[in-house]
Amino acid sequence: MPLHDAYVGIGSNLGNRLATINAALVQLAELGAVLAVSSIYRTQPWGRTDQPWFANAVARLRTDRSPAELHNALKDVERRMGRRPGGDHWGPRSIDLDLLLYDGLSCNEPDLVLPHPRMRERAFVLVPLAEIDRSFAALRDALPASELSSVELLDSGRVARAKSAAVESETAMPDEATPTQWINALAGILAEDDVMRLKVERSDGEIELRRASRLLAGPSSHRKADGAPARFDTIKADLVGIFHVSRPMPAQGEVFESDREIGYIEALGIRTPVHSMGSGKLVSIAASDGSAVEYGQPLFVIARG
Ligand code: PH2
Ligand code: MG
Ligand code: MG
Repeated sequence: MPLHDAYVGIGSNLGNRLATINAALVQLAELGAVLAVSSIYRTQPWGRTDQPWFANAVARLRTDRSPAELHNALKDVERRMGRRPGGDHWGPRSIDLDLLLYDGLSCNEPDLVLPHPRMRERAFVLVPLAEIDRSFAALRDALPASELSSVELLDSGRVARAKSAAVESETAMPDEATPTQWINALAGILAEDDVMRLKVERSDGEIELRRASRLLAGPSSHRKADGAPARFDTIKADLVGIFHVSRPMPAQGEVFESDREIGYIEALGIRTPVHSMGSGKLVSIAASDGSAVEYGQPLFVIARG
């Protein structure tokens, strides 16, 4: 089977954008080999400005599918990820996967034009594209400054996560998450003591908490029976993928006498175990079973000692 190199533009401006993009990357890996992924950028809406900001990225995919097959497969992934059909041409969308380039091919079919007809005008395409393919740097640099400034770095994956933890920690929660799942996720975020500001955005409203000092939660407010403070460890995802709690599921409050596999992350068909990192008591499961997790996202909180 001959292999082809395609570039796919990924966009989202509804729900948890970072988690959506990471989940889309997991799906793209089913269609070929994901050879490169740009950083994720926060971008101003283009075309229709009265809508939320977008998160955008570009991936390079090596695939044996034809352009039409790949285009259809991308639409399938959009549907599977819950994108509503129809809707406004340039309006808000939970996930958008656009075939930008396919080898050096030019084509002009009614439902597929290659290269993507508007990519040359769009900083949200050219900035991430030039990041993973230097040959697009000149096109990017030819954009007007006003267009370039509509794009800012949001998450350069493995590096930016620690930096952003001090400002905000973003955790994926499905719309149908139960109150217990919310509490567990929030407990996981708050157990990281560098979180100073916590903002929860939901379709029914928004709440923001600020920590002036360590007074709000924080490890020092938890004490063991002997009065000594317990130490809390947050076990975080060390790769992007789909998180699963191991079976039989560890219960909250369960004590691990020794190191144990308590979960795993599945990415690109490979299962990477998550360990309790020694003995301790399970305080909370911070991410929901079966959800897409980001690098550095809290998974479990474990009390030691
Ligand atoms: N997609 C659109 C319309 N406008 N603006 C930004 N910043 N990013 C997008 O991905 C985007 C957009 C239609 O697909
Ligand atoms: Mg688009
Ligand atoms: Mg599209």
